Amino acid sequence: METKTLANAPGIAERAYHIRRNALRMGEVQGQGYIAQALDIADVLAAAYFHAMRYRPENPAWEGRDRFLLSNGHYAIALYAALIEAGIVPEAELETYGFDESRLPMSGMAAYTPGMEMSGGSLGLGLSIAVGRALGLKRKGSDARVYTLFSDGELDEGSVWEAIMSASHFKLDNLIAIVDVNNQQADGPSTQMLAFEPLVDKLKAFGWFVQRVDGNDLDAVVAAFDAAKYHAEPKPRIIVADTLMGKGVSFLERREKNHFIRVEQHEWQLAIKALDSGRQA
Ligand SMILES: Cc1ncc(C[n+]2csc(CCOP(=O)(O)OP(=O)(O)O)c2C)c(N)n1
Ligand SMILES: [Mg+2]
Repeated sequence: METKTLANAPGIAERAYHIRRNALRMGEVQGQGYIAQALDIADVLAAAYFHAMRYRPENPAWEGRDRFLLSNGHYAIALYAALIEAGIVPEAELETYGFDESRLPMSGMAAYTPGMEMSGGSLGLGLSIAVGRALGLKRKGSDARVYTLFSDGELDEGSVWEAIMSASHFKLDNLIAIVDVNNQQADGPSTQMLAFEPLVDKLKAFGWFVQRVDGNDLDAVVAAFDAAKYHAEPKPRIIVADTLMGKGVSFLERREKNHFIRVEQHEWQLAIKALDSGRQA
């Protein structure tokens, strides 16, 4: 039984808007953070949580749930924004973001937050954990899927390529990875740090079912999740999502060095206004 699959539900764009808005509100609590990433990945998270995935908001540990593993722990602000929108984390907790004792620490921690499946912070590990979880679920006879998000900077890590190899060795057709290609990492544009193109060809050569989409085109992302779920070959699946940092807030889209941004106090309301002005009906 598909418990929370809102296939073809109207309003996924509205969900993405709320995810961006929640992230901006959390950003305002700290005055800074990984805001541009939260804005770039909101469409992917909306499609994952409000179209593709199966889960029970009132019971985040339900055994039959699809798992979402956030490898890039610094994107926690984005995932919290989605978990709040999904009703897994109460909206009021948004005000506690990043404070001591909060269930919403700056980097994702499995023991702290309902719906957070792994702890992050050290990059390059999520895909390996996802491979283990997907293999374990298969061996238990579960039909649950494992989704995992990682970032283009993580492609620099050797462990990611080991996991890419193991996933196809074990024919993990219950694994759906998403890589956020925002062409940015801490030290500059990702492609200038360590060249990873042609990424699609490489992933195909490693035995994956690969799709590359505009990660801010919601229809394309939804279609890619469907194709990934229902693809017939016994291969792991990956969506290469090209995204725009700061998406939806024009003055943040134009900001350079946007890996960790400071937004001045008066700019938060401007950011929400900018988001509202581009809101899709
Ligand atoms: C193993 C490891 N190395 C380095 C870091 C420090 N670090 C934190 S975020 C980051 C950038 C990673 O690239 P990406 O996630 O693509 O950056 P973004 O798109 O968020 O700008 C780095 C190097 C880390 N957290 N873990
Ligand atoms: Mg990046």
